Amino acid sequence: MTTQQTLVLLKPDAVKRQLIGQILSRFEQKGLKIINLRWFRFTQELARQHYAEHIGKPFYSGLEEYVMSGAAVAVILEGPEAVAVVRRLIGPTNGVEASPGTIRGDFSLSNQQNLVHASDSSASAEREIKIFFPAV
Ligand code: FUP
Repeated sequence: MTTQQTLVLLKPDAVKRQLIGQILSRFEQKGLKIINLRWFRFTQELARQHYAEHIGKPFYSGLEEYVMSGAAVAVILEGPEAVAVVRRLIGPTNGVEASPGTIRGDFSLSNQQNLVHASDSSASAEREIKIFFPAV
């Protein structure tokens, strides 16, 4: 078991729906540690940096508009195999398909407004942590 850090974003729908506490509780209950946490707001530049791989896809402009629509929270979580553990806790992208018991499965019915982002590999985690926590 390798101890890893991963980046989680609580996106504007999570903040607007007052689900920050419930979502963070899931990670804490699992035993993951919150290493760092901060409010932020996506600018167009930040969205393009974070979602670089999606620029040009049909859903990109809607995604950008959604993530820029309000305040968000960036979190670094740490624990054994944290990248994969967190991806399993959040569930697949589309809330309609996500299983009950996952965050998206319990709280989202959308393929876009799916509450959370989590790094999909340790390389992504390293890249994304640097974007949202440049001083760490
Ligand atoms: P995930 O890793 O599960 O967050 O999903 P992706 O990296 O594939 O997609 C990033 C974000 O793009 C999703 F959280 C929501 C948005 N998206 C859409 O709006 N429509 C799509 O068809 C796919 C993704």
